[in-house]
Formats: sequence, C-alpha cells, structure tokens
Amino acid sequence: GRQGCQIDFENVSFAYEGASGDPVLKNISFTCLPGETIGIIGSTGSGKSSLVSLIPRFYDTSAGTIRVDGVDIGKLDPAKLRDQIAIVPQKSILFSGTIEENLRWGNEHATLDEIIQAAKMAEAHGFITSFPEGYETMLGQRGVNLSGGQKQRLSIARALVRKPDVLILDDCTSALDTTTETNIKESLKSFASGVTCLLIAQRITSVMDADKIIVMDDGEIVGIGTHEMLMKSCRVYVEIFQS
Ligand code: DGT
Repeated sequence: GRQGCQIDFENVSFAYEGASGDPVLKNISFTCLPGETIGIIGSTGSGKSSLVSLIPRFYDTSAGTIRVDGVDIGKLDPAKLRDQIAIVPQKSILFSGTIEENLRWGNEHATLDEIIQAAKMAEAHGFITSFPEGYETMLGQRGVNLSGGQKQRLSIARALVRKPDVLILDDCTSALDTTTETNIKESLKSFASGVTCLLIAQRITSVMDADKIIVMDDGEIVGIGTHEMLMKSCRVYVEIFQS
C-alpha cells in the first residue's frame, strides 16, 4: 500500500497563459496533511479545478510554491509526480474497449482481482456484473450505454486501481444519488486511510465530513475549517449551504 502525501500551497497565484484580467488563483495557501481528506467548495468559476490541476503540474504556478512531502514540485520529475496522483475529472473519459481495459488504464500491472476490488469500492461491481459479459463488456460506440452516474463510478474505480498517494475527485459524484455517494465515501475511508484526498463538490453534504473544507470565491480562499467552524464564520459557506 501507498502512503498519503503532505501537500503545501504557499502564496500560489496562477493565470492561464494568454488570459487577460485577474489571475484565476490569487495567493492560495493551505496545508493538507498526509491521509487527510480536504473538501473544496465554491461557486462555478471560483478556481477549484484550476487549483487541483496545479498539483500534478498540468500547469505551472505564476507565483508561489507547491510542495509535495516538503519538496517543491517544480523540482520533481513530472512523470513520477503524476504517478503518485490520480485525478478523477468532472467529465469521465472512457474509451472503446472492455470495462476491464478501461479500469486498467493507468496501471497496466493491475490484476483482475485488484480491478474488481476497486470496482467494489466505487460501487460499480454490481452494475458491471449485471451485464452478461461482466468485466468483458464493451464500452464505446458499439458497446453498452452507460448512465452518467455509471461512468462516474467507472472513473473513480479506475483511479483506485492506480493506488495513488493523492486522490483528487473533481466534482465527479454529481450524477450519483446521495446513498451511492455515501457508500463510496465510506469505502474510500477504509481504502484511503493513509491516502490524501481532495474532494471538489457542489453540495455541502458531499464535503461536510471532510477533515477540513476550503471555500473558494473568485480565485481566493475565503474560509478553511470544519463544517461547524465555517457555518459560524464563513458567509460564503453559509450562502452555499442555504442555496
Ligand atoms: P466549476 O468547475 O464550474 O465549478 O468551476 P471551478 O471552480 O472549478 O473553476 P475553474 O478552475 O474551472 O475556472 C476558474 C476560471 O478559470 C474561470 O474563469 C474559467 C477559467 N479557466 C478554466 N480553465 C481554463 C483554461 O483552460 N484556459 C483559460 N484561459 N481559462 C480557463
């Protein structure tokens, strides 16, 4: 098993190349301890996806420093860094091929047992085995039609197959009912005890039991704390809660 990483953002700012106007992220500082689950919440366009995309260096910061286990990520080998980090994107990317092939993508050495275990944690094993061909079922143009929620569960399973040190879920439970979402989070707790988890969400209920929650507004952090703390002290958080 892998160990979770510590992630530190120190005064990080970021602007997309060629974009005019205000940077997308302004002076972001926070620490995520190994094994912690951090929720990230904020209105659309507030910078949540941009923030997490800096961790595997999909983009480089304009100012400030990001450290993984104390080391400036600018000094790490990007391939090694990306091997430690799994991001489940907002929009699932599945390819034409079997379910098993799709789940193995990113960890060619995974055994079928490991794939099944990951699919169980992601609440996907049940619907997969309901197909006559099970894990051999073809996806894609000539394959089965999956619902949005089923695609999301396959994407989460694929990330778990990689056994990452850092697991980032970018708003990828939006198409799931709350029971399925809760079940997945429960399994993640056992799998991911030790795994550092960043969880972007629209709904407060998706993040309220995180170790801490980061509240983003217009590229800035306007609150960090537990649900209880933020309900008392963060206007933006309370507004999201009430909406
Ligand atoms: P969401 O996913 O709608 O909840 O929004 P966030 O909070 O994840 O925001 P994000 O990081 O996707 O976008 C923040 C700002 O950055 C927003 O004004 C759109 C802009 N932006 C996002 N991706 C790109 C990109 O690839 N290129 C440029 N130039 N701008 C981008």
